[in-house]
Amino acid sequence: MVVLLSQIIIIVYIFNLACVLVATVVLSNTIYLSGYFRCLAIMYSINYIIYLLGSVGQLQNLRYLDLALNSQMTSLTPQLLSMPNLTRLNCSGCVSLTSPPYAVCVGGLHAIRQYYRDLRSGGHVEVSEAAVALVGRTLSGKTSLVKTLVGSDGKRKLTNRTADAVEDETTRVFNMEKLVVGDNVLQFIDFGGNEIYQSTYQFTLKQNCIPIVVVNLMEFETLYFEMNGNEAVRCTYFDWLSHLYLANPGLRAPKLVFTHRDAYSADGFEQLKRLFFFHTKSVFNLIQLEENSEWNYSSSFTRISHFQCQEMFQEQDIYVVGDEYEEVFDQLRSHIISDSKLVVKKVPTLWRKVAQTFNSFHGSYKTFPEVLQLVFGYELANEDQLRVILSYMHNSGHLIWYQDRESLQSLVFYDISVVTKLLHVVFTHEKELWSNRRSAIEADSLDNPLIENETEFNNLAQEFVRTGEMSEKLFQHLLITETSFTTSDKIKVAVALLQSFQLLFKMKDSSQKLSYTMPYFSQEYFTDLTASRRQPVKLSVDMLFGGLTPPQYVYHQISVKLLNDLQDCSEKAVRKNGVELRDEAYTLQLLHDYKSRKLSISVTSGCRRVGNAWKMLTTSVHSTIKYVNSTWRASKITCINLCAHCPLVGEKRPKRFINPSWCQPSEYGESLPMTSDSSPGRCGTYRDVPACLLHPTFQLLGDELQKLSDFVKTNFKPPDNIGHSGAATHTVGTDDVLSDVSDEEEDTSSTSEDLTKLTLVPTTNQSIKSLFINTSKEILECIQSETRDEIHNTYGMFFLFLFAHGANGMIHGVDSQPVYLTQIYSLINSTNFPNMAGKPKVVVIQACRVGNSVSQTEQNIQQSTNSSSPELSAFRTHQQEAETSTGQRNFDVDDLLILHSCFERLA
Ligand SMILES: Nc1nc2c(ncn2[C@@H]2O[C@H](COP(=O)(O)OP(=O)(O)O)[C@@H](O)[C@H]2O)c(=O)[nH]1
Ligand SMILES: [Mg+2]
Repeated sequence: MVVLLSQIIIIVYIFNLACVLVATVVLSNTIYLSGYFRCLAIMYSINYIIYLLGSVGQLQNLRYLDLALNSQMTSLTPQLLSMPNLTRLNCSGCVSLTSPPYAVCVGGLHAIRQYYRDLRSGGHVEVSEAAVALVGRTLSGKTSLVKTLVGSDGKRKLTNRTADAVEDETTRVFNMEKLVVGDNVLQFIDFGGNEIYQSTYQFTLKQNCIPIVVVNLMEFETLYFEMNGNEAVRCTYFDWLSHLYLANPGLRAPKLVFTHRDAYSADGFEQLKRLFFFHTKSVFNLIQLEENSEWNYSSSFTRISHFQCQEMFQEQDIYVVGDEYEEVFDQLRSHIISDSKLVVKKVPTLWRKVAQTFNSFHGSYKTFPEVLQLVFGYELANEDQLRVILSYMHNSGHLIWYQDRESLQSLVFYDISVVTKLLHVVFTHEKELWSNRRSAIEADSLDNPLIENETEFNNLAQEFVRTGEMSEKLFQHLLITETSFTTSDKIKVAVALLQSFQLLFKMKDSSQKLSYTMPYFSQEYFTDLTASRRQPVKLSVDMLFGGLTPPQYVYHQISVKLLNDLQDCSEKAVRKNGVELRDEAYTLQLLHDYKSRKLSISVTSGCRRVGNAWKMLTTSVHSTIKYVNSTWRASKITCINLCAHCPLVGEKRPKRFINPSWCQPSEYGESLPMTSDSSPGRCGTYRDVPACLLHPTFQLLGDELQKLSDFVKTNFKPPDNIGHSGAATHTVGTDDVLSDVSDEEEDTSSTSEDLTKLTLVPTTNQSIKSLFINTSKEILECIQSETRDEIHNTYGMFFLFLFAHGANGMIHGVDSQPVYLTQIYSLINSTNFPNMAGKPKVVVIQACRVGNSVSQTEQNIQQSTNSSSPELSAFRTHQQEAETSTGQRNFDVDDLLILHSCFERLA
């Protein structure tokens, strides 16, 4: 095995025992491994392995080889065929693999071995089938750009999207356009900009692609005045890029195309461009900060490579086009072509032949035996070989074949448009379309075998548009009249397909009628979330998303997933902002809020069922994290578990456990740490709290249950039906709601009892930590490690003194690197410093505030309302919580006093 570059840590497990050897190897060493190892994990954290040499094949006893997340590795070795004991090979996240292509490796060792066997017996071809993904707002000029690029006549093509256009050229779902370059095919995926189609992008996100963002500066200008600059660039393209980069964190830098150059004077255009890049930089820096935040599970969630760069866009990746054909189109085309050649995949000749056979098929899907029959002439060794090839084609986005889904495994969809058409039928809210459908009923009743008259159709359609629930009758009617899914069997296929994308949930209403729910379309929101008197215990976890914002429909997919996971429950309600599942013994709520990038799951139950409630909560949290982690690998989730005891006793500010170990996704998939937690939570404010309120406890022993019941009997104040509304509410004590005195007044009216609680303990010299001799990174780490010290539970106040060189809004470490004050403040807000939540904190800063002052960017970050680091976003969430729900005051900032020296005039 050849290892390039500095340190690599190899952890070797012998006989599956714990790690016994940690070797540090320096610079360009070749490591020879003798043959005793059974299990070898090459850690991803330092991913410099470029290729595996044959010597690994000499490890005859090796059973498990873990190469996960070595994202620079480009090839494996055919020697894998000659390792008799190897049964597992993990290549997940090794996205640069081209030999075998990553899409093969996803299929595991079995597929990889098949690949090498087929290479050996029939040779290979080299292909570079790149996809170009065009994203951007609707009407930005994507379709016109693609048509111009694939056209060979050197003419500018423009769609006609004016109101009086004869043909409606709006892109529905997405279009695929092909450009043949020699033996290779460049595929342009032109996404429909309308938000409603976003949930369909997941088909195409399987492979690495060349991302192109299309921006119409006129739109940016409008948004700039409607909202603010940062929000405008987010809407214009950052939020679109999430689709691509969260799913494929290894993607290269995006290209940027400005359209509508002709609509501006040269000066006007330049001015707008400058504004655009100014805000781009501001948001980019912010996301970088969030991306690199240590608060996230660095080991489980991947970082986005591009966000480690200096700039969002490289100079050479920016193109400007207008309404006429110019040289710039030729340049763009040739750059795309040369980029596509960067990834050349080695594919067995036989596989290529099978893939090409699909081009001659008619229709849109075939059964597996039919496909087998059609490729019969290629002398495949067995069915299994075809399975490997099909799953490679599925993983690389050439067809859709769900081999693990029972209802779909017998079908191979090779024309993806059949699926996008299906989506368009169901996923539409366009008034005109519905009225056309209605008039079709009137005109020809023979075409409408299920729905008999216009009134019936109208009622069903209105119900869907309002509630997101589509009755089975309407669903079948649409399929029969508008798609090629016409027989009852095919309807099952259509439903299974939509279910597999977590777009739709099948359920029976109270009268046992079947309907399909698409939470996306529900117009209603949960408003009243008052906890029940019979279910006093409320367990909850908040999840905050940092980094690039996950697309809105991801939240809906999580809702559908939860519904599917918890099928048994008797009552279900679906709304636009979440779902509620109710049973005799418990109520589970999932609520999400796209704007504040937050998702909350809570379960309420009676004392007896606490074990079950924990099971539901842990299962739901794990399944959510697992789903996000596998599909949106670069999403950053911070989990906050709220103390279930605090609200019971009317405590206004529940203790928060940040990323408790039981919330963390397991790195190795299945087994999740639940009971074996070594550090159970501790409610900082109260003693003698039953453990089952603080930490997952699945079974209560007799006396534990008794203790909990007694505790609840003496302490529980049932909430009145007042006040709790909105998406992100947590039960707080009734006092909060009913009190005539505002929190502010309550806080200042200290009683003599409060005063006697204050004790002063002198600080010794040794216990003062000095930060100023540290580098900027160390300063932050030092403050962070201090905030994690449980000792602060026992203190009532926190002082932080900062004496350093600095500039406006920042101080400097010894390495002259800036530490932004906002970074420091966010480290000590209530979310990140829960032990001091709600207690006074004083920051004294003595530093210069002159010179190369904090950039405009930084100020924008501070001013921006809708973009922030995870810490800031946590802070903002609480602020919104406070505003929208109970009138509870936000203690994240209110408990912070900042004293700043002012040397501005001296300099
Ligand atoms: N003047 C001008 N119009 C453009 C340009 N690019 C696109 N358009 C027009 O903008 C509208 C939207 O274009 P289209 O390509 O359909 O946008 P899409 O929604 O992003 O696919 C159409 O009316 C186009 O003719 C351009 O560079 N200059
Ligand atoms: Mg379009």
